[in-house]
Amino acid sequence: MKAENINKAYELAKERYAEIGIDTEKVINQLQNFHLSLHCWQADDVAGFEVQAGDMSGGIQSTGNYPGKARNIDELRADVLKAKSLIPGNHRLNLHELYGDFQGKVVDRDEVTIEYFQSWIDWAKENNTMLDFNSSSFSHPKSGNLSLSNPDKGIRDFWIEHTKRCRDIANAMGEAQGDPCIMNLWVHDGCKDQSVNHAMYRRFLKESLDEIFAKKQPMMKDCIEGKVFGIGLESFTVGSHDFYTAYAAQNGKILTIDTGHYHPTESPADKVSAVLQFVPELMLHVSRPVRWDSDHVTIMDDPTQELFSEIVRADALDRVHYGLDFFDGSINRIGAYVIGSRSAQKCMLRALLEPKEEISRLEIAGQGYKVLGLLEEQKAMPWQAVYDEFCLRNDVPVGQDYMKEIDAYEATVTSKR
Ligand code: RNT
Ligand code: ZN
Repeated sequence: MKAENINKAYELAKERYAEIGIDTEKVINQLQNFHLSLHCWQADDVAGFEVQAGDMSGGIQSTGNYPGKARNIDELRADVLKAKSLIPGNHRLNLHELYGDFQGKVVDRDEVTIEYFQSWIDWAKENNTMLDFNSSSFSHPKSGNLSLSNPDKGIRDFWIEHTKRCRDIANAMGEAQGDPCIMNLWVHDGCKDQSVNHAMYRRFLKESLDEIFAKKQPMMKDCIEGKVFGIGLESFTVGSHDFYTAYAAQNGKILTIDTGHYHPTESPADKVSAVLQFVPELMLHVSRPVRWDSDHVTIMDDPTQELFSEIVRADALDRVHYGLDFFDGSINRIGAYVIGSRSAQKCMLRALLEPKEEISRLEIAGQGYKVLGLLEEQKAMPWQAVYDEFCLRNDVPVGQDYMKEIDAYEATVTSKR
């Protein structure tokens, strides 16, 4: 695409937006400061680098067998850098514990230390990237159906130890990067079928969390993530949304909203202004559920747009961490990162370009039809010209031009694996 045409289109768009009171230069600046946290697990279908790695478990699944997934830490780092080079702006990397640099050693989950993440810290520094972190309760012989809520104290203690160590690692990452590392805690705990011990499991989970969070960790922030169900754990989820929302509100923790974790007609976007009255911050896991929590690649669909619009309308841009969480193994995985990230950014851009003061004024004045009309008009405003300009200024391919780069990388790198 010709830079000259992109500039021309942008100048026209800038004027058009100025007419409705929107300063596109200010918005481009805001978008520049909007950092996604790219999830490392899209590169290898959530496999990780444990020497002793077994099958995937914990009620999640990556489907598809597209060739070329990252098989080791070097390949994953190269893939992430390739993806980052095609996404405008600067983005964080979200690591799971099972992606440590274990150097051929069997390191069990209750033995992990910062030593296995030092090379990640160095890599992040070299590549001007901040790190976020996750404890990993799945894909392990002790995962079973219950981890932090297991009635067996030995198993519970194993996962408590794991999670405490993960918080130490996250804190060390935060110190090294001079910016808090955001650590998400999600456990798969649940029951496949009828159970009469719901209260007991939840009491154990609460007690485990209390023990895990007892230590103050100034350079990391804790997030807790609930869900509705997992595969093979369809009847009951210990860490349900009610459980974690209440826990986060009572203990000042960050609540994670994974857009794939709600009932099909439930709106994750509507949670933003509700829970932010009670919890300090939110973490997002932006994903796309298709019929179930299928973790399809994020696109510019209505739920994603509403989610970002609600954040901007709630004036909560700085109270949200923007993680991605999809794992599609059926298409080129770099393509998945690039499409998902750019789509999330476009939703945020459109949210920022909305003339919200004017629409709010009309709503309060009872001008309902104008509210509806202006919201409809926004859909066809030239936001794309602003996004193209943003890509150009960030020196990344504009529009579909990123595909050439992904194809070339596939031809020379991923297809050779
Ligand atoms: C699972 C949760 C969780 C995981 C990652 C790998 O349902 O969404 O966030 O996807 O931690
Ligand atoms: Zn998630």
